[in-house]
Amino acid sequence: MTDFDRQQLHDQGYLILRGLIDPDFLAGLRRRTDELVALEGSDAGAEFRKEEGAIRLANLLDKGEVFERVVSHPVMLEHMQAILGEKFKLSSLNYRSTNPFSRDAQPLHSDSGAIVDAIGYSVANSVWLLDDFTPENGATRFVPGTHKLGKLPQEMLADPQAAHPAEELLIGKAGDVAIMNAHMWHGGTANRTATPRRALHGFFTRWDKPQQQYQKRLLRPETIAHLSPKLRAILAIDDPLNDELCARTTSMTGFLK
Ligand SMILES: O=C(O)CCC(=O)C(=O)O
Repeated sequence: MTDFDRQQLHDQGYLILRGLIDPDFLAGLRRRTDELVALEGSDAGAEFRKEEGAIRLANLLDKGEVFERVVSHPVMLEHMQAILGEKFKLSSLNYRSTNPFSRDAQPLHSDSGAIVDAIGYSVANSVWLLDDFTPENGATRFVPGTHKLGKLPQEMLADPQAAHPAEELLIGKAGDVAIMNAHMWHGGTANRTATPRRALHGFFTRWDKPQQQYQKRLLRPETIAHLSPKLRAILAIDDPLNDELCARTTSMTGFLK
């Protein structure tokens, strides 16, 4: 990671890693997520959250080995560490595709409604572009610098869904990965095209916060059995503090209450 990238993340709250996903890896991610969307049908995303105008998939680590490569990607992890510090873990790996001709933008938000605290930043996200993101097809919008405000958009804005004068669009090619400080205000935009806009969200959190999706409870024993030591650490499988935090905050099915 260059000093320039560190500065950009610090000042703006995001940066884009061009072409991080190689063509075979991209094809594998598209293939498996398309299969899952077809398999899960109208239940897709239901175990965590469904959303009007978008198709979501949750708990992806339990739904295909190809996703292990996403959450253990060393370059992506280096950038997560630059935001979260030495000790952090996966919070969730989800998929979100904005539907063709979806009318509404998502309200601007900070992930998990988190604000920077005395220790520092506690949430960071990586957006894995499975399609080109264009100004027309529902590219994510960011408001640079807002990760430092210590305020949520719903506290500051009359209408968090409205266009923000300082917002920027994440324009990129399939295969790019955007890294963002997830305290920075952001959200999906409307897709005005006839094709879906697909992405994965590899969401990470600091050591002292609960996971959005309690991996140890959600993963089948056979999935846990084949994880490498590195993946066990990333998913906090052997972390008693994470067990304690998630026991308080997640439901019996392992998703944040
Ligand atoms: O998919 C996107 O463009 C952004 C989604 C997002 O921020 C969310 O669902 O929290």
